[in-house]
Amino acid sequence: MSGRWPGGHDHELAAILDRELDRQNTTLQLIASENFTSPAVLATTGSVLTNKYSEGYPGRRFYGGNQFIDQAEDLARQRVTALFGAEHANVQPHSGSNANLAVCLALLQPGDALLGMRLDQGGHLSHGQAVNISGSWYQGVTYGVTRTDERIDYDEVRDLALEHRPKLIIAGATAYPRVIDAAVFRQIADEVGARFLFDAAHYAGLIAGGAYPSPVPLADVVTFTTHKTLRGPRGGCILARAEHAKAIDKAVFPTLQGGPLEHVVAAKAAAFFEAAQPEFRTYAAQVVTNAEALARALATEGFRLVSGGTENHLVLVDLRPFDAELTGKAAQEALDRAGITCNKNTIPYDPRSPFVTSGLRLGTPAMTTAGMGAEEMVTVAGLIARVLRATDDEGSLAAVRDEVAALCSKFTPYSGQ
Ligand code: DSN
Repeated sequence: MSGRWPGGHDHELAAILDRELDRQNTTLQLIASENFTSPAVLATTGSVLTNKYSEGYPGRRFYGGNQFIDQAEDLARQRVTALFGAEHANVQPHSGSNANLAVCLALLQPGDALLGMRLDQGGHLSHGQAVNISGSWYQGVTYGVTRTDERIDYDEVRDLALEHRPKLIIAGATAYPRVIDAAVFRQIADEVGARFLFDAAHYAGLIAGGAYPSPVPLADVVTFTTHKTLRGPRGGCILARAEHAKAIDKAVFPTLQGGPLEHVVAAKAAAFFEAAQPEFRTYAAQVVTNAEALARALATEGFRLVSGGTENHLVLVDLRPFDAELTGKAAQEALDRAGITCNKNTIPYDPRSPFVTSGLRLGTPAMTTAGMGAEEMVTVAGLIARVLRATDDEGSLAAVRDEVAALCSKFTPYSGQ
């Protein structure tokens, strides 16, 4: 028997991959946290670097044979620190949640208070929610947005900080259409002697491309995922001031993770290279322009936008004024049947559960990568409105699906594959 890999073609799995490729090529991807990575990122993620164990850091590994892995990880670290003007980077976190947990492990003791944004008002599980380790090992205290303008209630942030004296204050969100004022968070953190973490998962690509203010000069630590607006492989990253470098690295390995995914680390290096190119600035600006165009067109179709619009890559739609009976869940499912992929989302002070919701989150990073512009966003808003005016009309959904396919045929991310 040969020692090499079994012969024969795995038709079953190949067919699944083909179907997913076709889905991405022929339907609209409006999930705000998704994107289409480049061929270079895809190829690096699928490279022989997946074969290597490399616990430790460049120059300090626990296994032999890491001379080239070290070069790849060093390249990723150099590129990302240059891209964001950071003092230190750790490129090994497997995900954004791991990156955030590593920061907690580095800067907090179990039981310490941390202050983050409420999940149901746009925050994230790893920002102190009770169901997450960030809110069970630590004392999670959460702030929200105002009922009036649906922007972060900075007075509440300050009041809660003064009351609970958190050791860590977290800014960052998954469903907040406005720019977060990192300077105010820095000031509040200084007032109460807290460290300041900015979770830039949603904004990293916009920051790299100059379309969103950088929190790096203001925060002690900045975490992000590499696969959202930054358009890299699925994974996480931590930027830190030099004073936190040792604690952060120790928290990632050996405290939280074992062997790093060096094929992904190398693919992060590829993405950081791409994000440093002038074209990426054009891309980041277009993502925001497209979100603004989508917001305007949706408002014209009768949808209410949380906070009245957007300043970044996403819009949050309150469905209730459009149709009081229509839930986010039903809307997501109907849109899915029409070839429009997005996610239901709670809106601030949502009377419905997170499994049902009254909102939809729509983002432009992926379709901007596919080449769509403001004109197509008007078309997309019209298609969404048609679906949501007749969610039970399968004929109408099929007609929209055909129009979506026709539109996507002009903006195919992976046409050659
Ligand atoms: N799942 C991510 C998002 O969709 O925003 C957050 O982790």
